[in-house]
Amino acid sequence: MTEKRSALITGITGQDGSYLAELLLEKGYEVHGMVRRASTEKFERIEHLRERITLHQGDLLDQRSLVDTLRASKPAEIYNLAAMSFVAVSWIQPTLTAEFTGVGVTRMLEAMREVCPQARFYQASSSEMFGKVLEVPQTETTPFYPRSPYGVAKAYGHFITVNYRESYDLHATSGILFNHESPRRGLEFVTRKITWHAAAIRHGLIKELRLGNLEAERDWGYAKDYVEAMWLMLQQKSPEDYVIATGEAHSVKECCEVAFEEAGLGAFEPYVVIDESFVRPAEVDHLIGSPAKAEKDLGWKPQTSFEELIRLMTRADLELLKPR
Ligand code: NAP
Ligand code: F7E
Repeated sequence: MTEKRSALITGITGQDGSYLAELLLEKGYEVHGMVRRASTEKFERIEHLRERITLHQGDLLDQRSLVDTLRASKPAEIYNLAAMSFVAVSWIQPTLTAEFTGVGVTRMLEAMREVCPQARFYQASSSEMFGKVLEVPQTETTPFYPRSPYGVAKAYGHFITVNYRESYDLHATSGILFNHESPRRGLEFVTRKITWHAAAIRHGLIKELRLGNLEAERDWGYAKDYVEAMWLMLQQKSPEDYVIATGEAHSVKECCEVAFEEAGLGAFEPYVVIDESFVRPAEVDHLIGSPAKAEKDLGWKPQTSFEELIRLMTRADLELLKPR
């Protein structure tokens, strides 16, 4: 019998980690995940997979644990998804963000060099690196101008991945993913915050939704579509970097319109209160990516439109919060 291919996902308890674990299991991989110890386990997103995956205790701040996780999991593919991923908190914890989201990537790459240099490595880069954009739409060659400690840390993680690929001939790829959402998105991110609040208002549980900048525009896609692109990148013969996006931008305001309509509440304005505490010290006003290279080389295209995405998230939250 041939042995199963093994893959390690750091950040397996997160939104993307859970969808990627499902995808890799479907494809017949032996799936390993790295998790960090907490006094209360928060594994909701992977609860349904627990019997089919192997978890290892590790933390991006702890080199020993990364080396041991790689030794135990013997991965052919490593997906480095773990990070402090919430932009707003990166101003509150800027050096910790740099450690997790930036230097953590070097620790992973060093561990890989020591234990399994033949493995393939995926780094979760971000459209936040484009920040105050220098070109529209953003592509793999658009220069970076990050606008938050998170964006700066991701730019470091991106370049150290490119540098290790070039210095040590590693199969290391950086996926520059634009915002992607789902019913498993954390409640603090704006799309899920909006769909959850619309559903809660509809069910009479709360009365209002407090938001910051309604004019900000993002290129929002569906997380389930995007994890497929991560896998495709690691199946390429030579490692390269790819932008993954839909090629369309929509505002926070449009997101409110679709969600409140889907929740059966009509116009959102009577329910939304502008709260300055959600306005960021420096904003990224407009992001729109070009997925042309991904389509050409990977045959990847987004499958879910912005409107479908917000509607499916709203329906999921209506069901989640339904009085039982
Ligand atoms: P997420 O839901 O916030 O998940 C982040 C994961 O990282 C969680 O599993 C978390 O574990 C883990 N983690 C955080 N700090 C860690 C540490 N010190 N050691 C080990 N694990 C740690 O994020 P996501 O939306 O799935 O995003 C996945 C990756 O893609 C992140 O790197 C994010 O920055 C990047 N990204 C996301 C988007 C997007 O729109 N979603 C776009 C571009 C790039 P706990 O459960 O223990 O907290
Ligand atoms: O904000 C505005 C906010 O927090 C989107 C992460 O996955 O994608 C994500 O980062 C926009 C911003 O995502 C509220 O000012 C208004 O302009 O949902 P978000 P993000 O900052 O774009 C990138 C690609 C990543 O890599 C990150 O990991 O919405 N906004 N009012 C608000 N945002 C939040 N969170 N809450 C508000 O009340």
